[in-house]
Amino acid sequence: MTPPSGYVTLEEITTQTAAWAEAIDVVMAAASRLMDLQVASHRQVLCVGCGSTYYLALSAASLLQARAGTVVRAFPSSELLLNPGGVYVDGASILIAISRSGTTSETLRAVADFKSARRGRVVVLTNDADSPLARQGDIVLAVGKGKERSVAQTRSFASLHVAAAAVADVLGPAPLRGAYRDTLTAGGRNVMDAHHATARALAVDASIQQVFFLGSGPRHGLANEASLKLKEMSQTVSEPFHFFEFRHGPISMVDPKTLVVGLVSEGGFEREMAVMDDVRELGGRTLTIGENGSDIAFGSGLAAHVRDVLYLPVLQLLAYHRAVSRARNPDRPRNLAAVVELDLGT
Ligand code: F1P
Repeated sequence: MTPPSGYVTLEEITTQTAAWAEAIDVVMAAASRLMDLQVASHRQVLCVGCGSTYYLALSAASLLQARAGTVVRAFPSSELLLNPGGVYVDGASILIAISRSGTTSETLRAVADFKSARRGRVVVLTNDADSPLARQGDIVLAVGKGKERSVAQTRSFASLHVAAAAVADVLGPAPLRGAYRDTLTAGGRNVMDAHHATARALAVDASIQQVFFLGSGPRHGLANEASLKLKEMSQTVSEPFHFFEFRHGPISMVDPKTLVVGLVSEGGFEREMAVMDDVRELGGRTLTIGENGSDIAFGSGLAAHVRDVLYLPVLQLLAYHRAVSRARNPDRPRNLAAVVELDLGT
């Protein structure tokens, strides 16, 4: 169905909570096989992807590391080809390969090399159960409702983020095991209903010429993804940083034409908000997003490790409306294809 705007990206953003629900169901159906992996007995877990799905790997690694009892690191898939010595350690590993399409060349090659070197088992997170990547997984978590027609990832990214968080949940202590599903999806709909207008108003404000996204821990991957969305959909100058890193140089960029968006945590609330205060003192604009006490507050009551997807819809809407207001086509960002397929040789 063509949405009233004529752009499928808007429909994909606004329908994403159905894909979140499916993601949780898919992970719960695989929960016993995930626990049978005995993740804590491995030397390391590697999370890989490309572009958006690399940023998802960053968030997934942080969420998993906090709960799964072993070292979890994220890399762009290409680093396993170009710099294997900086990635692998001896001993049993698990590879978590993430790809919307399941056809991106670097991710397919990373999995093939990992398997041929008998490094360990492979868990695939994808939106396409019939893809070449899905055929390579020992455990395949496929979220079909996250599939998209547009080039830039929105619903797909969010659905795979929910899946990654659910994996971290089931592999950690006192798992919630999907009991949060309906609260999370209702929270997603609420945040879109309540704050779509806020995102649009900031997006169409032509006085804003550059945007920085701040996020620490598992929110750093989301800050990267939000920045990528704004770049690829609207060609706005944008960069992500960890909260405190912003003071170590990037803060020089702040002026009245700058918007800084803070993905604020509960644990670091006061210290992260102090960075936002610094930005305002220098004349910059700010938007804070978080569970409580921020400009956009979820008030979900959910555990921190399962609710981070709630940051995404407003950030995606910001990029979408900025693209439309700058007469860009959000469905077809310039210079981009939905999938990068390369001949990587042998
Ligand atoms: C990865 C990806 C996308 C990006 C671009 C090219 O795809 O980098 O994130 O939007 O259009 O491909 P995938 O492996 O997740 O399908």
